[in-house]
Amino acid sequence: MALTGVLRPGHVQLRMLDLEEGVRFYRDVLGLEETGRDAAGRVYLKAWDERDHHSIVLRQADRAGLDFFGFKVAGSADLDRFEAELRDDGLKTERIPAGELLETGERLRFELPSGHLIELYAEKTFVGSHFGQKDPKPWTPHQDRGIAPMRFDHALLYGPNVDRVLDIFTRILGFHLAEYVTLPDSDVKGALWLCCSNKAHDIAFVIHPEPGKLHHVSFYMESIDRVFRAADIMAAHDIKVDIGPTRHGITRGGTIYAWDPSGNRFETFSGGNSSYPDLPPIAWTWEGLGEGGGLDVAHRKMHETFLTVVT
Ligand code: M3P
Ligand code: FE
Repeated sequence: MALTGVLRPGHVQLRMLDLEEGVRFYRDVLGLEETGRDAAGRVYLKAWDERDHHSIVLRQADRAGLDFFGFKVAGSADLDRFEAELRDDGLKTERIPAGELLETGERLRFELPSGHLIELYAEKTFVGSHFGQKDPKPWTPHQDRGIAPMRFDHALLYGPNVDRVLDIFTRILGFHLAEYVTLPDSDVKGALWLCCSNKAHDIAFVIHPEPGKLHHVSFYMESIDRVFRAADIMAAHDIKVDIGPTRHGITRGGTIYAWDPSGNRFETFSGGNSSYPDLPPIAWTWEGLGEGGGLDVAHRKMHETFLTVVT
């Protein structure tokens, strides 16, 4: 098996200012399927091509943002190994018992120097998709309900100590750096696109003074046509759009950035390049990010909201 250790982004828990309004958005407008509710009132959802029990967890809170980001690992031995290596590096780790998150095994949690809580887990109940696992159907109506992304794909997080974050992800967790942006007139990497797979990226970071911030949670669309269809559905539901539809130069993905009812930014994203651990990362300058179209190929400019609006 080529993919070992950290396999993929598995879940995020998002804070909603009005939980039921959030559920109506993520279920009925975005088109995720509700797969459970727990005793704490949290609501669990998955996208149509996901087969584990959930990828998005929503909870009621008095401020928006991200509680934690979870990655699935190949086996429980990986949890022991990563726990030892993270502790050797001076990071505090915590074990959260199986079942605390619905249909999910034990989680190993630690806080990044950027202020974000990352979790690793090896088990989550396989619930399958509506296609079936044997002779799958070519189509089910679930693919067309709402915006209907295939999966939760990645998140972009804002916080300090991005250099330490790069070191932890690459040296300990086995990620590779796919692309990065250097700060103005400097060699310092201020933004990182990191992969545990050969997708365009699995998690990204931008340097920011306030710790633990969320820029966006991204959902993968089957095609750029479906991103345009998403724009129509956003307009029909009066969803506030930040940028797009356009293409990012960084990752080459088609994109819309928009806001959920609590003000958390989400992305509908399609295509994008592939990355491999043996390839040198693609380097962008600060000018490349803005005028070079790294952020927005169509408009080739920095958008003020990109640097200032986070939850
Ligand atoms: C993504 C993506 C920027 C590129 C962002 C890329 C901010 O969000 O999903 O590919 O320049
Ligand atoms: Fe993104």
